[in-house]
Amino acid sequence: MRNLYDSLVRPFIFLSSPEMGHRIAIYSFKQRWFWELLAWHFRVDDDRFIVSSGEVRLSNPFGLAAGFDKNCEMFESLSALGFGYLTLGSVTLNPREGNPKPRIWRYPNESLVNSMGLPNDGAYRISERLASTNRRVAPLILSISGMSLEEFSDCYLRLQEHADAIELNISTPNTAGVRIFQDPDTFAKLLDTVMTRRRDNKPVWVKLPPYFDEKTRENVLELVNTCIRKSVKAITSINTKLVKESRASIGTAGVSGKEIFADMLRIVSDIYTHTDGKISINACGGIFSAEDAWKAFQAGATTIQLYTGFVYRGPSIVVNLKRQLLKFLEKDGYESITDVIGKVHK
Ligand code: RRO
Repeated sequence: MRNLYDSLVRPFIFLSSPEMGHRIAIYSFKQRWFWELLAWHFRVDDDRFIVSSGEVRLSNPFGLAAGFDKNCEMFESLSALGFGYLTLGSVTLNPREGNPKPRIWRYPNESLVNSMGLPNDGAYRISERLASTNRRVAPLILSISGMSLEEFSDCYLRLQEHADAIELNISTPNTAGVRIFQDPDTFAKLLDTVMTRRRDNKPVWVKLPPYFDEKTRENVLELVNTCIRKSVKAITSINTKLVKESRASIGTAGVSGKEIFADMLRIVSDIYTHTDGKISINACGGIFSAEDAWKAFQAGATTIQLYTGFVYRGPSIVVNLKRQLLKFLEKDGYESITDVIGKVHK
């Protein structure tokens, strides 16, 4: 499969623009029967993969990151690929067009840069879509976002019943209005509002931005402290890296993929030591191989989230990571993946 993807499918998809490539992927993953027929090929179950992140029990630690299935329309097929969980969205209360196209570009070093601007069908349509399935799929984490306390928490209320956990996205670099929640006081208010208005006790996860200087580091670590104080169950680090991008209508964009792997590892490690391993961390940023995943687990990650690696390595990425990971566990004499978490600090 990997060879077929590398030699045929990816070159074909990459002939078109990245956004058209994404649309081809969406079309293909809407053919549920096809992926369910192939599901046996992607299946590698093993008790050594079982982990619990943010109070969600997972059959394996490889999750899909938010952004790939923004409208929650492919999760049944994606589930057949062997993901341990799927982060869908980000969804906002009302539908959004996002920024004008073009708004995704490929970098030569297996990285992507995007300035999507939160395009999605909105929480009303998406909750209907989620309600219409009763198929067994991997745990669903719904990523939500918003530009006011009301909008954010209304979106939470609309979607909570369909989710195994909700991931609050306060870190997109492409929608300035969302960034108000990176102010620690405003963030604390958001958590208070969500936690008091919600009707259930679904675990809340938070996706945090990267940091590159001491001032931003202190700000993010303060957000981490707030997460712990307010019973957030898991942190996802990191969102994409804000860069200048003259081709983007807004003049800036967010980089994902190999270019941010080292930053992700540094930040996961930093947050793990800062919190003494007391909160689950989902590592997100440039993970392509089992070596990368291994480093992320050792740095303190409980799970791995994939997006750009999935685009470049294709549908077999999860099964390949699992096979390799089993070899790593055996070689180093570990009984399960949970024994590897944070090992570099111990
Ligand atoms: O939609 C986007 O522009 C976007 C989001 Br919500 C995000 O969290 N991260 C990103 O790189 N792009």
